[in-house]
Amino acid sequence: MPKITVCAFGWVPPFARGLVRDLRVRWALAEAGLTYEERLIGNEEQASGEYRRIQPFGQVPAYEEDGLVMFESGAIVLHIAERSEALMPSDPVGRARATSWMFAALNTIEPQVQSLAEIDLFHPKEEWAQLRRPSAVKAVKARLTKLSDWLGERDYLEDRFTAGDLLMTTVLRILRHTELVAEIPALEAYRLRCEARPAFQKALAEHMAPFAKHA
Ligand SMILES: N[C@@H](CCC(=O)N[C@@H](CS)C(=O)NCC(=O)O)C(=O)O
Repeated sequence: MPKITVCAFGWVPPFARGLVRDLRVRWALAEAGLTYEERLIGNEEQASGEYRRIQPFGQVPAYEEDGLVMFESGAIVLHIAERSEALMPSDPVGRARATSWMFAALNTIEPQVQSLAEIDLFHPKEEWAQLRRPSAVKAVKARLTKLSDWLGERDYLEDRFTAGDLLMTTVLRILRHTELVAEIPALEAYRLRCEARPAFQKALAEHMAPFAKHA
């Protein structure tokens, strides 16, 4: 077993709990059956030169595995998925399709979702945010509708669960302060299906545990 360490925040405000991106890594590790240690960082450590050498932007997650240092949640999940049949089919076509969905989650859906979340969670009262919000909502709805059209009657984005579903679910969760996912029943059912996985439940519990200690 490799020695794996995941860097996460020891404390975040309640609105961010359950959303911080170390959850993606913890979930991937749980699906892959890999154990890890957590390194909880605070503001001072986040700004330190030592941490910047691990995560150049001072963000979480960061990941260490037997001397390998990685950052960016998508890259870390891909790294884990490449060695786990539970996250990535072993055939080249299946792998390519799963990778496409990983990028779709992070590069096509998340930018719209994040843009709305920043308005709602960080700048709700500012005039520019109120002016911008309707078009941000419209952009999110357009993406979610197309995602739901693709899903149709499927349980997952492809013919089985992959790391693409893992990342997509964590992106959809960012909208939990709205009804935008719930308004599309197939998408809501998809999110709940993915979140019902025991590996997600384990990862979420491990992600939340430090916040209870440092409430
Ligand atoms: N693209 C990065 C984004 C990481 C990110 O935004 N991390 C947030 C927590 S979810 C963070 O560390 N924020 C504090 C900061 O940016 O200073 C990834 O997916 O790993």
